[in-house]
Amino acid sequence: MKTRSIGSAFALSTLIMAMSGTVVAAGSGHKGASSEDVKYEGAPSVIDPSTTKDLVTSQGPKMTKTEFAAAKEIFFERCAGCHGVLRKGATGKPLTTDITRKRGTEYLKTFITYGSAAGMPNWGTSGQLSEQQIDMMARYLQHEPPVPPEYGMKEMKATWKVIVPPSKRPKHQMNKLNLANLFSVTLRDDGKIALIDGDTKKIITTIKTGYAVHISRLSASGRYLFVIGRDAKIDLIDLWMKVPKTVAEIKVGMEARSVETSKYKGMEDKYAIAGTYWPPQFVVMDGDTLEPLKIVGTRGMTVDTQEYHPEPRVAAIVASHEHPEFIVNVKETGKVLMVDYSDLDNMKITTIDAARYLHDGGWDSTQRYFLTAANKSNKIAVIDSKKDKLTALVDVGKIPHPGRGANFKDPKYGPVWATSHLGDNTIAVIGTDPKKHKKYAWKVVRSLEGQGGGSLFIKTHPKSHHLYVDTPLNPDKDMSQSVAVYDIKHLDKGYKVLPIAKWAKLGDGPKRVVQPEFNKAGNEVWFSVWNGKSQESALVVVNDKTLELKKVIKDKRLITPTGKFNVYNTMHDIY
Ligand code: DHE
Repeated sequence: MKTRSIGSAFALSTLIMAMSGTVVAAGSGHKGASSEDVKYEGAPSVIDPSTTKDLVTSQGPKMTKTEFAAAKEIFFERCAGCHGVLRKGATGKPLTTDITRKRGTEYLKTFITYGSAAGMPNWGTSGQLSEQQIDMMARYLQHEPPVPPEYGMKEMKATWKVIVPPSKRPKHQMNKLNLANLFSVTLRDDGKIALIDGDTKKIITTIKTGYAVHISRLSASGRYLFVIGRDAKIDLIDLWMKVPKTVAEIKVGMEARSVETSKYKGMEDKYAIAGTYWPPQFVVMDGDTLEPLKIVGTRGMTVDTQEYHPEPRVAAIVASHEHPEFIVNVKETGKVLMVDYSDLDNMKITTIDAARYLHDGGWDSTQRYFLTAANKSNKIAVIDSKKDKLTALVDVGKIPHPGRGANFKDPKYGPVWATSHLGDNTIAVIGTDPKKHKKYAWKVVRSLEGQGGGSLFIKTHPKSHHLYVDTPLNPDKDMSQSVAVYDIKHLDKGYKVLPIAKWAKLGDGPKRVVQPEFNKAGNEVWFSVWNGKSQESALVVVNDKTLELKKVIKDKRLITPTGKFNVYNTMHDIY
């Protein structure tokens, strides 16, 4: 299958209008749009356009097959991230033919050219698309959306490889690495991860993984590392081998973001699960070999308007500690699925109504409540994993984006969990202790002022009294290249700014500072300085006690580092 260039998330944006938005005057860009959000969500789809079933002969305006193919390529590259592959709408408005044909070619061309106040970029006036391309896109949108192929058991099995069978794997750890303090670092645009020794800060090895690799997760035992690429390829890496390496792999779909492993007592390491963006489904696999066992589709009705959505993508997945269940966020329907893996042939799934569009989230400190962002509803949904029920929908700021969030003890309000936001500069601090601090539970007890919008990740550690908040997507480079840090004991005193990118002493480039991650001991915190693919990037390690620079890790292999996953903290859900 053809591999497509993905570019960097922040350089890419979306196509096509917000149908209900107002047309912005020529040359005025797209004022009022949440540019951070468009930059983030508008990354290209990695689905290969040549695999779709095309309906060029449908009732849309005249266009040649060559034009249709070119328009499809542009749509997958620039529009599908926000509007969905089937154009049913996600971050962007729906663009189904019942709507687009009513609007007509001239109207669509105006939207594409000038953008809208609701967030649609001005593809014409910004010079990103030519007049001819815009005319082609306006006609393309009036044809039925090309449908990528389905991907079932047969396709998964065809890509599944057990490179080292469990019987041939080591019986004990064959290397001398301090595995608990190892970091798996996403090398986003290189399709690799780097394993870095947290003690010596040396790169142990880099491992080729999926295309535009996204996240790493650990098995409950900490022995196996699961890495998923945007192309839905999973690598199962055995950390016990002399030099850790991939022992099994599979491609579970055409586009994906999430992978997790079973953590319920007695079921540790038994299963893995991956959710896909396309097709909209998840698959439960054998934890040792990645053999696909059970595929479940997520297409269905939306939580609010209760209409059919053909493409509800699977976002974050976490493993319950209360029951043998995976908790699966279904983005476009706004539903959380509690997937019971104790009997795969008679699988029970409890569906919890939350809100649209579910994205990322993490546990409270007791690991009973899962707090997850419904980003377009500006809410955090709180799921009680013991009772399998929605506990609360908490109103927060604009487009919450917690990563997995941050748990700490607020001096006034007791145990809390916090999220920052893509769309504003606030940090919502939510009470999480319904037993001893009942009146604060599931309420925003503080809203901290941060550096700015465009935040993606927030982090602390049980041993730390600092709360770190990144702002990598803020348009102001002083903010995107630094991090704000709060003293948890004196939250009302505001924040200090750590000039992380400056400390890294790199050459030109965006140098976005992204995703704080602690070491096992909780006394140092690591940041990625994420530069362009051909530019130098780095990891910066900060002493958590003194907030001073401890180490800059530079190496020509560190190409576009983004997420970092400390083995111990990830396997124990410490954040
Ligand atoms: Fe992510 C987590 C989806 C862009 C870095 N990202 C997640 C999760 C989802 C997701 C669903 C939660 C997985 C889980 O917990 O099971 N991310 C998406 C997108 O759809 C989006 C918006 C656009 C895209 O095209 O992928 C997107 N993500 C990005 C980036 O541009 C980031 C900043 C850089 C990169 O590497 O691509 C990025 N996403 C991350 C990281 C995590 C993540 C580092 C894990 C955070 C954690 O602490 O667990």
